[in-house]
Amino acid sequence: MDKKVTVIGSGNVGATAAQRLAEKELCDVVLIDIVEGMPQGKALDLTEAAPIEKHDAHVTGANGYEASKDSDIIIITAGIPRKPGMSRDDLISTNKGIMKSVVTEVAKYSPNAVLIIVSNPLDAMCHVAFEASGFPKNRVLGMAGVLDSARFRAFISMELNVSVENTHAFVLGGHGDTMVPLPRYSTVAGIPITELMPKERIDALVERTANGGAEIVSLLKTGSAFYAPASAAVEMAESILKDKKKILPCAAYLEGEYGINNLFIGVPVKLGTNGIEDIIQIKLTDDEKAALSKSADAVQELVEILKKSD
Ligand code: A3D
Repeated sequence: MDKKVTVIGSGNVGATAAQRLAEKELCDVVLIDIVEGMPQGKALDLTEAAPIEKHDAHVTGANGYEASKDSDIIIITAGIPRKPGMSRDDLISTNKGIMKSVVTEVAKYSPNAVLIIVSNPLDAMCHVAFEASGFPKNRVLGMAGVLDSARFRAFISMELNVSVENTHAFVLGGHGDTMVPLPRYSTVAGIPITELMPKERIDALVERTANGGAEIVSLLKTGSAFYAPASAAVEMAESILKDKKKILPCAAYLEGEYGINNLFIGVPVKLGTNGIEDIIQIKLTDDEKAALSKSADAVQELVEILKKSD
C-alpha cells in the first residue's frame, strides 16, 4: 500500500484498530508494543487472515521504533489502566511518562506524521503529545468525540428503531462525564431528534452516552471498551489518508475558538491530508456554552495536574 499507519500499543484498542485498517485496505500497518513478541504475533495472525479477508495490506509487528519510519499517521494507544489503589494523579503521571517517551521516538522517525491520540486521560495526553512532538497543532488530535457521538447514534437508533446510517450526532467537550452531547444538532435523516423524542427520553440517552465508557467497563469487569474506540480512531485515520475532509468531533488545540485558549478539547474539525484543516465553530445556546465551559474547566484541571508532575 502507498500509505503507512503505525499503531503504538498493541493491546485491545491497538490490535483492533490494526485489524480494521488492514481489512479496509487503507494502508500498511505496523504494530508496536513493549511486550516482546506480542505485536509480532498479532501482526502475523492478521497476516494469515488476509487471504480469507481478501486484502493486501502488510501488517508487521515490532518492539522498536525504526519500523515506524515514515508513517503517515501514528495512532497512540499505549498506556496503563488505573490499578487498585492508584490515584488519578498517579495514573496521569505514569501515562504522561509513557506518552512522552513514545512521542519522542515516533516524532524522530516520522516527522511529518499526523498523531491520533487515544490513551487516557485523553485531553491531557494530547497536551503531552503536542509538547513532546513539537508538531504543529493541525497534526496532533485526540479521539473521543467520534466514539462518544457513535454511542449517542447507536442509542438514538435503538430508541427510534431506525437505521444507524440515518443518524448523526454531535458531542463536544472533554472526554469524561462533562462531555456535551448536543441534541439540537443530532438528527435522524436530517430531522433534529428534538422533534422526534420527548425531552425525558433525550435526557436519558444523553446520560447513557456520557456514561458510555463506564457502562461497558461494568459489564466487562476487566478492561474497557475497544471495538467502538478502534472504529472511531480508524474513521479519523481514513478521512486523513483519503483526504476525505470529513467533519468529525475530535480533541483539537484551541486558540480562542469557542472562547477557549491553549487547551485540547472536543470540537468539530475537518480532517484531510494535513490533519485538522479547519475548526468548525457552531452557534451554541447559553446553556450549551456553560456546559462546554464546565467541560473546559475539567480539562484545565487535568492540565494543572500534568504541570505539577513535571
Ligand atoms: P490495553 O489492552 O491494556 O493496551 C495497552 C497496550 O499499551 C498494552 O499492550 C501495553 O503493553 C502497551 N504499552 C504500555 N506501555 C507502552 C509503551 N511505553 N510503549 C508501547 N506500548 C506500551 O488497553 P486498551 O487497548 O484497552 O486501551 C489503550 C488506551 O486507550 C488506554 O489508555 C485506554 O484508557 C484508552 N482508551 C481511550 C478511549 C477514548 O475514548 C479516549 C477509549 C478506549 C480506550
